[in-house]
Amino acid sequence: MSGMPRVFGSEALRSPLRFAAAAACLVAAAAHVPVIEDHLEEALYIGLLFVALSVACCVVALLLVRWDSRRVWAASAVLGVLAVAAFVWSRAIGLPQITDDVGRWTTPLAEVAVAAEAAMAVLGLVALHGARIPDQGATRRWRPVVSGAAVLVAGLAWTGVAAASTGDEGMSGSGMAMSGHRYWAAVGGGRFHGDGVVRHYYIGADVVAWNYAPAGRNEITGKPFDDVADTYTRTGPGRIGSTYEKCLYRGYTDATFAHLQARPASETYLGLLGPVIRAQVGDTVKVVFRNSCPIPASVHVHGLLYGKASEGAPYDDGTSGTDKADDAVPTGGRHTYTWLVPDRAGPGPGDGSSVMWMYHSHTDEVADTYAGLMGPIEITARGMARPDGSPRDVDREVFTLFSVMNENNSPFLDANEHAYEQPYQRPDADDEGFEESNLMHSINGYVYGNQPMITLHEGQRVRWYVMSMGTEVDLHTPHWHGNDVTVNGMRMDVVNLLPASMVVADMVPDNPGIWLFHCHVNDHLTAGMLTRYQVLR
Ligand SMILES: [Cu+2]
Repeated sequence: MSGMPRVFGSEALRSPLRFAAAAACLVAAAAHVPVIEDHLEEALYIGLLFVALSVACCVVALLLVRWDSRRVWAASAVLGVLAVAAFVWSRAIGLPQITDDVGRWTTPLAEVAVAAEAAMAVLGLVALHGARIPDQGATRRWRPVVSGAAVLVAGLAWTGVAAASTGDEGMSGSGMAMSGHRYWAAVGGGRFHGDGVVRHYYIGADVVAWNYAPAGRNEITGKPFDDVADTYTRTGPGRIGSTYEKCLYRGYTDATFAHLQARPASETYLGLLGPVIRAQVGDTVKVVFRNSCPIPASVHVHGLLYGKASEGAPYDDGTSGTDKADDAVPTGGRHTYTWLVPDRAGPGPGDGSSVMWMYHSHTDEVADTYAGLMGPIEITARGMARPDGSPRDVDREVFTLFSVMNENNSPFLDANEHAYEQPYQRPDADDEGFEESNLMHSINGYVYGNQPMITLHEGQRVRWYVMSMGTEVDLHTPHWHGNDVTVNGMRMDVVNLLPASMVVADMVPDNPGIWLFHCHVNDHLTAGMLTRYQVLR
């Protein structure tokens, strides 16, 4: 032993593990490099710490190979433990300036870095504790070198793959304008990386007798409907009133479609909207769809990644056979739609932790959506979702649809006339009043405040997902009384919607009470496009 090289007064261990440990150090260093630039911009001290950590890892790697003294092994182990501890702290508690990392346990580069750092710690402790392994002779000395090189190659390859699939690491919340490579990497996102779960939804299209005004009075004024409101809500000779047969998406508990999914009291405001579909980037969504309506129908999704067998829209797209089965599911038929959730379906450079999409029937798009076949989707950033797919940094989510439901263009118009007119009158082509009476200016299928109260709590982090569908008249300007929102980082209390718009608006209510939430288009608010929300203390 006396002949062994000494460094800093400590004897070399000659551990055969030193090459693997050095490789782990180099991989740990490499895994931090791709995000140094982002961190230098976002939180300077983190960027500098990353630089220091990478340099220290390289130095320790060299020392391990050359001298592998107890002190070098100890340095390697301590470095590994400190780095893992800092990671855990940043994800569990949060570090100053980058608290948006909290909960993001599974970002690809972090997985590589933590694995390498853990290896540094474990190998260091093993080497320090373990008995010295006797020199196995010249013929076997190459084995540790080869295994170390293998660790290095595998680790660097893993780092490369992780860096490539990390389009937006470190940018969320930085609020900085981007350009060049980083910008376009964020626009495209990584290829679909199925590291999430498969989420099954069982959605039926069912005929439902839908009442736009179940309270039977104007809940905004607290009084009976006046003459204007009667135009839309009152049944009579040649007038359908407020109840219409519709075809709606409804959630079921499983593929037997025997039990409707219960909607808790806090969610009854969703009204005629289909079940909220939630997923996280990296997930796969499978919608088992059963059509019980007398019209063929489909489920067409916005935003997610789908193939031709899951598009739900019939047109001449050069496909045939099973790729057409999704286009128009016949009465009594079923189809399973498979949608992937890549980066580009999740939050982009200017978004918060989740974004909104929608789904609707697209077999006969106009008639199907007026029949009511529409629903909301919410996609949460990778690593930010609760088990149900909702973002962990949001306390309450509200989904609203502003639409003038044109029952004149519903496939059920004739049926509705026969079922609800009192008495039925043969259609008169000149009766403009009839056409007007069937324009239901609704929020989630409710008019004149008949929607169940949307309840929030003071100080909650509330995310409103607001959408619209329809035609030229469907330019809506939802306006919140009492509290403000931010949309794309800008402060407002009115948002703009056009047909198929989807807007995410964040609110931290500070003003308790019952507040109006209504479309600010004059013609629409007199026709009933108003509701209320309540902020509880
Ligand atoms: Cu409007």
